[in-house]
Parts: sequence; structure tokens; C-alpha cells
Amino acid sequence: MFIDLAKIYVQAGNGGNGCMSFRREKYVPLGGPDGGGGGKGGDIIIKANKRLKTLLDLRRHPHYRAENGKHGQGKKKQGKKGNDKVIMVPCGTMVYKINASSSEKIKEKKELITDLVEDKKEIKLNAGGRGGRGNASFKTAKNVAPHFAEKGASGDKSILKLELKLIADVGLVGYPNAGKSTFLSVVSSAHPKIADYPFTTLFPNLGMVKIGDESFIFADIPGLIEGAHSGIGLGDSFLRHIERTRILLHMVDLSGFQDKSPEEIFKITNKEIKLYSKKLSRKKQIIVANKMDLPQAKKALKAFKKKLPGFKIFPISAVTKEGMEDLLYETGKAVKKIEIPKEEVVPVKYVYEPEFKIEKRTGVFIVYGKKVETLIEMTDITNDEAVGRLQRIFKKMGVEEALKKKGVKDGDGVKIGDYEFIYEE
Ligand SMILES: Nc1nc2c(ncn2[C@@H]2O[C@H](COP(=O)(O)OP(=O)(O)O)[C@@H](O)[C@H]2O)c(=O)[nH]1
Ligand SMILES: [Mg+2]
Repeated sequence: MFIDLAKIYVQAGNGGNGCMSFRREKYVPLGGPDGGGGGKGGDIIIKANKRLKTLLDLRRHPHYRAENGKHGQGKKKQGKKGNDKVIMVPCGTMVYKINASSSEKIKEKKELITDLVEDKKEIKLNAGGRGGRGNASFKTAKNVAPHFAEKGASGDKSILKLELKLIADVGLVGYPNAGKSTFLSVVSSAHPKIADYPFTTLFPNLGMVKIGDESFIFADIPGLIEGAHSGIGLGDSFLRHIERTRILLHMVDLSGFQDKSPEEIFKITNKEIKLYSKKLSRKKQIIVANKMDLPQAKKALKAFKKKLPGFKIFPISAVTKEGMEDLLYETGKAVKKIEIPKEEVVPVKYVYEPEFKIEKRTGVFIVYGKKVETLIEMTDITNDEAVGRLQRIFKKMGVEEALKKKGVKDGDGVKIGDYEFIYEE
């Protein structure tokens, strides 16, 4: 099954906890601290693979987790790093991060992170959490026997939207029944389904076409009809698969479609393309009048040309192959002149974020910020020594100073990450 959209939930591995331990050896009465650090959590990596053709698997299995780091151990033994999770996607997959909002009313904001076009290209998306340090790391001249260790930080979590956009040089567009699939089956070794009724093509087909010494990829997509932009017929979402093509072959059945003339159909198709995307509508088109073998075709071609003055039209028959050589020659020439359009990956803007922010709510002060939240997360709150160290760090960062400025008083609540404290001078 061809699936071109999927939403997946990924979580990088958590860091392992640091270890709290002291050396115990015979004949060594007072062993020093020897707790090792935890290993880093595994990363989430997304990688393009040219053998994959659909996002079906990812739609069926939408949850991915990288391995957690192992905890540190005594004798300064470092915990093992968690294994990365590599998620394979077809070439041409665009990866968006969704800024999930807890409120359903706020529309999901998505941000293009990367466009994985080339085979084997990969991107590290979510970093695993840092491993906590063991108590051996906290030994100082002042504190030769620290009785605490850090916990591991949790791995980044996110929701990704994957969108597959096929990669082809030439896109075939037109009304259903125009002969697009027949054309592809004649010029390439692809075997799309062909039949004398609309919507035989239900998903895009790619075919390699040799023109002169070079090969180009043609994409055949389901036909568009009037109202496709509002979901009529098979809708217009398949147009995404010709957005990256260099040019379009716009194929028209000279015998028209039901009660519509070829030029009416030609105009409707272009209107639907424009309603889908202005950018797509600016792509160069080669107009192809198909089914020249039919008895009325010559007369119809004359009328079609008259209605579209100034357009160059290539008459062909996909069945008898008449006119095919000229058309392919022209297509080859045009394709070479035009580059494959690049999707614009907007580089993630660096926004200055203060180390923390404080917000005052009734009776409680909330301290936000990645740094303070990670520090809290990595601290064993039940351990006085660890909490003491954290307080010193917060003081150095200016958290206490800032709280005082905001008017914190003895007995007020202070919330950081998942923890709430009572403030004491
Ligand atoms: N007479 C004639 N029939 C054709 C020609 N090309 C396609 N057809 C027929 O038109 C019908 C629709 O063809 P198909 O390729 O499925 O059209 P698509 O919907 O545009 O992909 C089929 O019955 C084909 O056999 C042609 O050049 N001449
Ligand atoms: Mg077709």
C-alpha cells in the first residue's frame, strides 16, 4: 500500500544514573568515593533508504524509543551508552517537528527539520539524555567523601510528521482517462493499471524513461477533475508528488471527457493545479494531445489549437506511438534546462533564551528553563548533600536573586520542573 503521510512519536533514551559508592578493600580502612557515571541515552536518528517506497510501516508502528544509558557502578565503572534508534524512511521524506500543544484549539505548528532526498542521508533528531555523574566526580578538597550522585537526564521527546514527496524529473498531469498511464507503460518499463474508466490509477507510479543517452524518471499520478481541491474525485493531495519535478507533461484526451471539450478540461486541470499551489502552476508544461489514432482526432486537434493560440501542442497516440519521438526529444531538452527544485529547509532560528524565567502565580513562583529543569531532574531530591549542591548552583546562576526581586517571601512555594519547594531565607 502506498502511504505518503505518517505521524510518529519518538523518544531518545534517558541517561543512566550516576552511582554512589565507596571503595572497600581489605587493609584500606577509609576508601574514597568510587561511583562511576551513567551512560548517555541513545539518540533518535532518521535515515533515508532507497529500497523503501512507502511510509506504511511507520504509520502502523508510530512509537519509537532509543535505549536508555546503563547506570554507573562502583569501582568507577562507567555505564554503557544506550543504543541509538535508527528509523528508516524512503528517499524524499520530509520531516517536520510538530510543536504539540496541550490545547486542541491551538493549531499544530509544524517546522520542517530536514528533507531526506539522497539515499543513506541521515539526521540526528533527538539527543539522548546525559548520564548522571557518580559521586567520584564530586570529590573536592572540601568534600572528600560526597554522599550523592546525579541522576540521568531524560531523553528528548517529540512528535514528527513525515511527508513523502516522490522524486521525479517529469510529472504527468491531466484528467482521468487522458492516457497518462498508457503513456508511461509505453515509454518505460513501469506497468501501471490502465482501463477505460476514470480513477484506475489510485497511487503514483514512477517509470524510468530513456531519452537519447540519458534516463529520466516520470511520475504518473491519479487524474484531477473539477473540484479536486475540495476533495472531489481522488482529491488533489497526490499533486505533492509532482512538486519536485522539473517539468510537467500535461496530457489531454482529444475526444474530451464526458460532455467537456479538450480545452475546457485543459483549463480545469490548470485551475486545480493553481488552487493547490501557485508554485506548482508556474512549472513549465509541455502540452500533449493524445489519442490521435481516433477517427475524429485531426478535426479535434485543429479546434484545440485554435482555442489555445500561442501554446505549442504535441499531438501523439500512446497506442500507435505516433508523435512520440518528437515529444520525448522536446521533453529531454526541457528537462536538462531546468533544475530539480529544492525544498526550502528553513534553518532553525537561534532564539536567545535566558537561562531561566520566573513567573508569579498566586502563592507560587514558577521557574522555567531547560537548564534549571534538567538540573532538578538530575538531582536526587531526597539527598540533602545533593540538594545543597543544587542550591549553590542556583545561587550562582542568580535564581535566588531573581526570586527575591520578584518578591518571594518565607513560606512561598517555588516550583521548578516537577518539584515544588517551600522557600526559606
Ligand atoms: N485510442 C486510444 N486510446 C488510448 C490512447 N491512450 C490511452 N488510451 C485508452 O484510454 C483509456 C484510459 O487510459 P489510461 O492510461 O488509464 O488513462 P489515465 O487515466 O490518464 O491514466 C484506456 O482505455 C486506454 O487504452 C491512445 O493513444 N489512443
Ligand atoms: Mg492512470
